[in-house]
Amino acid sequence: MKKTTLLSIVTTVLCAITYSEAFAQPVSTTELYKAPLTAVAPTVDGIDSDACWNDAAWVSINNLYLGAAYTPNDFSGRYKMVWTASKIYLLAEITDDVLRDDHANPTTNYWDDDCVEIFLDENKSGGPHQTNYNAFAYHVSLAYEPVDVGTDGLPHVYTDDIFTRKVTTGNVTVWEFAINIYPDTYVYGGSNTAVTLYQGKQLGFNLAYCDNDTGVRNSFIGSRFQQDADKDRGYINADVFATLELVAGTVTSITSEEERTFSIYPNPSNGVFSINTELPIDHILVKNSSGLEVFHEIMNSSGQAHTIDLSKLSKGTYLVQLSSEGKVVSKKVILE
Ligand SMILES: [Ca+2]
Ligand SMILES: [Ca+2]
Ligand SMILES: [Ca+2]
Ligand SMILES: [Ca+2]
Repeated sequence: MKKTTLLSIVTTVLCAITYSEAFAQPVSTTELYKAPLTAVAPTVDGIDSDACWNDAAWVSINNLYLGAAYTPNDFSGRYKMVWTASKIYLLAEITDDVLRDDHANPTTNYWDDDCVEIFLDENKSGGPHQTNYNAFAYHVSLAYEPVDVGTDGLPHVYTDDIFTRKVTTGNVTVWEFAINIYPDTYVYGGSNTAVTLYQGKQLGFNLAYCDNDTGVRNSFIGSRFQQDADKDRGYINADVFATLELVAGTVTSITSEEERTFSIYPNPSNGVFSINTELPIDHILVKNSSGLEVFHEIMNSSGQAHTIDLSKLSKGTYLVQLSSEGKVVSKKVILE
């Protein structure tokens, strides 16, 4: 048997193992995200070292809703969630090359400042929510102000609903959020009681990022794929939210369909590893833990294994990003 044939068989078997393992896990997709229960809530400080985060799966934020196409360095993001009886906790890792909060007043053109937009529908009813509390579209600014339109048609700050902290290293910002979940009967400024969460509960959910690099919202990117021509309906209608389900145990599965078709072997490695994917790849980009680009290759291929040699780089954790047809999928690799 020729050496190349043996290698090809080994690669095929390894791919098969990766696939079967991915599918054997409880599936957590962009359409249906399964958030695990945690006994110990994370400390909301923008540092993702809390043990509970190891139990949840990442979801990419990679669907362009509005504005200009983006590069991985301009924007890339992903998130994961866990829950307790009283709150949902969200971890978001956002790469953004320019952070701007141009409007000091949190209710002025809040969508034009860099913000994480958290869409929530407590009872997954769907339906219009622009001037009621059937659902929320919290625009959380860099200054930690969650803003949404109230029953009076005016924007308000919902400080009591969401507590958040973030840490920016290079161009990567790690956000942690503690979110109270309120029912449709919410009264702005009233004494509202957050619902008690339980295993099996389903909510409407989506996450997006408004990316301001030049003084306006240049791009608006979200986690759920939007089928309609108008991809910017989430702030007025909860029908376009995905489903968040609260589950027990660990959800370690690879998340979206694109991410299932993207595997890295071996990982950890000495710096030489293969990327196996069925995606048409435009770019392969690698960043270090400070968010700095350390490798970039422009590709025009699909359905192949790509070998990357980073053995000259120092040991540590790196982020590999594949750019494919305007979407970005990423995975961490460890060099040791
Ligand atoms: Ca933390
Ligand atoms: Ca940007
Ligand atoms: Ca609702
Ligand atoms: Ca920005």
